Amino acid sequence: MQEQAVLVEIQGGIGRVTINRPKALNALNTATLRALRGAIDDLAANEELRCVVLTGAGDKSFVAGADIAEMASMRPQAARRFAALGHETFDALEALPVPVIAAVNGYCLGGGCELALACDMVFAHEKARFGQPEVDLGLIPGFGGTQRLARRVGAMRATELVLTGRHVLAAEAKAIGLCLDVFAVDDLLPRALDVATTIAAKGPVAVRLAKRVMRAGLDAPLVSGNALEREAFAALFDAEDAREGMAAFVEKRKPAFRNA
Ligand code: DAK
Repeated sequence: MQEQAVLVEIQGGIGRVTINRPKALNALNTATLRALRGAIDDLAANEELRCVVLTGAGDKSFVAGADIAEMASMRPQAARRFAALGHETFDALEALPVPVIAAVNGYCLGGGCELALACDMVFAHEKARFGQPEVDLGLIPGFGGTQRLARRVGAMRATELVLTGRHVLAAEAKAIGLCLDVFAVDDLLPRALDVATTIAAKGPVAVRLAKRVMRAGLDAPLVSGNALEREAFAALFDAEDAREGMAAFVEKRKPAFRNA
């Protein structure tokens, strides 16, 4: 039986998604992207979900890029379809109603770096290597890297990384904002899960709304972002959880959120 290209496990409201092609360093071929898209759609429909942690199988790689062997024989039409599948998949990941944490456990190159860029938070272990090395292959990033990298690390650093293709070690990735924190190899997943658990204990309606408004604001002028924030903030005063959260504070007890 063929191994599943993407593994999903849900426990305590936390979804663990693992890209599972360790023999190819979890490179993203069409089948893996389709499996990831399917997993994302299932997670999006899960009302009990609170947070997602995304990682790569094995001990070497998060995702070492789009599958170069598959791309090698593509002509423009197939390449356009492949890029569109990557865009749709990563857009769907970014639009998941709950926060997504990337646990970058090794190579995070090309399409892998673009996958991390579509996540809300990125943690890495000390042996992780990031980069957009597509120019080494005579290519450019095709899964959103030319757009999302600049939004995360600034236009000039993104330009340098895309044009040189150089690998960025974990410490520098943290310094330039490509990842949030760096942990020892064995600590990465537990620490990422700790953060997911912390988020999972907060008001679920508020967490989803905060993500939605912040994401939308990144692509909007400040006045529009603030308008969205006002509406979302006001809407929460109709939500049971906000009433419960504020009442619990006043009554000096822990809130019991019901996702309502
Ligand atoms: N694709 C396919 N197979 C890969 C792969 C990849 N990206 N990366 C690694 N592998 C495979 C290797 O071929 C090898 O397979 P076997 O030979 O064992 O069958 C296995 O994984 C182990 O790799 P290595 O033997 O090379 O392992 P090392 O530790 O020596 O080296 C490495 C690790 C990560 C430094 C090296 O594997 C490497 O340089 N990999 C390629 C990294 C890379 O260039 N990534 C960017 C890929 S390009 C577009 C759409 C998308 C994109 C662009 C355009 N359009 C449609 C327009 C995106 C492009 C990319 O992501």
